[in-house]
Amino acid sequence: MTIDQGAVDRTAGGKEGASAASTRAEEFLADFARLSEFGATVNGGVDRQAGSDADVAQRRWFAELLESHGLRVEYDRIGNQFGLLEVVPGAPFVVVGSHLDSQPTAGRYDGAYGVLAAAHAAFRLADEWAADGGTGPRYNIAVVNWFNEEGSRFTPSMMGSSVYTGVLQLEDALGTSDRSGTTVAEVLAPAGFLGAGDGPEAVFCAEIHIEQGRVLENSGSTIGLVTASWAASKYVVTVEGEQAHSGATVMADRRDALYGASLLVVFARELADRFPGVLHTAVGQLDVYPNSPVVVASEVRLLLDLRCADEAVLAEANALLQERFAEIEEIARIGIRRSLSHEWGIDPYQPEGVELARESADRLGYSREEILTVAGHDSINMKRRVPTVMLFVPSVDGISHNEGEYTRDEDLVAGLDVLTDVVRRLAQGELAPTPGAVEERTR
Ligand code: HGY
Ligand code: MN
Ligand code: MN
Repeated sequence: MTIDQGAVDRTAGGKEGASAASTRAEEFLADFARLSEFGATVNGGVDRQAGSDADVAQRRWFAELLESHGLRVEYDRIGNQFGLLEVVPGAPFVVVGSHLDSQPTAGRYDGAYGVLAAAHAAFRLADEWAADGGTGPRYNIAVVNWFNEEGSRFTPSMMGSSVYTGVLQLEDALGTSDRSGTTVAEVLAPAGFLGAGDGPEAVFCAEIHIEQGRVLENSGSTIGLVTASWAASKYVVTVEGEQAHSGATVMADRRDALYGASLLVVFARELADRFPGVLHTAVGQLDVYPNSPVVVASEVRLLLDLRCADEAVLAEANALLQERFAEIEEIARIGIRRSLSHEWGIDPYQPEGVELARESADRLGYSREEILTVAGHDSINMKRRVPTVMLFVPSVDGISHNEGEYTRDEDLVAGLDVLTDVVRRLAQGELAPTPGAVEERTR
């Protein structure tokens, strides 16, 4: 591609010219194409769930890439992968990145874009500061690939950043099993991804991600300045019935777990329809036992998610759901066990970080607007600990968790430019750190 530098200095605080910037953009896109080969699917997507062979292979490749640019690679005790650019010995780190793991048959961009953009931002700044001869930053940079953001193989999602920020206990995370009984520890240890420490000490955080919606595309903006997240309640539900012959058993005698689960799936949709545009719901996974012909199911385990733009509506929806659980138990003659595996509220991102990102987009000449994130991100955990900047780039047609996920090259490069400037400014100390934030971290 050709990068149009136009009349605007896209290198902002950097000193390189248009042709060097274009070369760097080409290098980024070439690395992104290489990264997209890991777990590549025939339809142009990727399949690299946490701890899978493809995930292990891409992590090894990513470690080599980081090291080839002089970063030191480390893993913490939950397998978060860090590339440390330590230019101020002993100073804390601007932690910047996202996740390389994916959903099954997913898109190439979700998470992976943010990790690679973070790495290239660090490479640019490393070169810039090396050439600078003295006016370096106040803080170091830690590029991060958070372990198991998707939660598709190991529940809950955002696992690595949840342990890093103390939201989830390390032992609980390491002992989590996938559906075949393999634990997180059992995939991380043999691959060499289980470190001994807690990872680098964060002072700020930044993440860039594809929007996974249509807001930026509809308005024509290049950069999303994320101000807050939708809230979420994620349930693990077990519907308990009784195994029976699906032909011979009279209907009145049945305690059909799959019937109960189905009523729940339908109710989740009806619940969202009561709060149009404000509440999103879905059952994303069903495990039916024994899942056999001519057998009434004795047990169904399912994962039910509620996402909401309004915490009061979410509370009402959760109350309605509890009522419906009881009704379904009566109707289907089954029992329902449920627990919240993960939840978060509508905490805002720090406004001063949004402002800093707005200035970066403006001085680089990219159109931008404020936006909410409906999807979960590791930065949702991080913003509770340290000032955190979250950026979006447009998703074509809003398609995500789908092999057809697509973001245009020029938007990827624009996002990288803005992220680089944001990280440069965070590392230079343009935002005030939260007093005591680093010490609060659970160890
Ligand atoms: O939105 C989610 O829950 C996922 O972890 N990204
Ligand atoms: Mn993601
Ligand atoms: Mn995702």
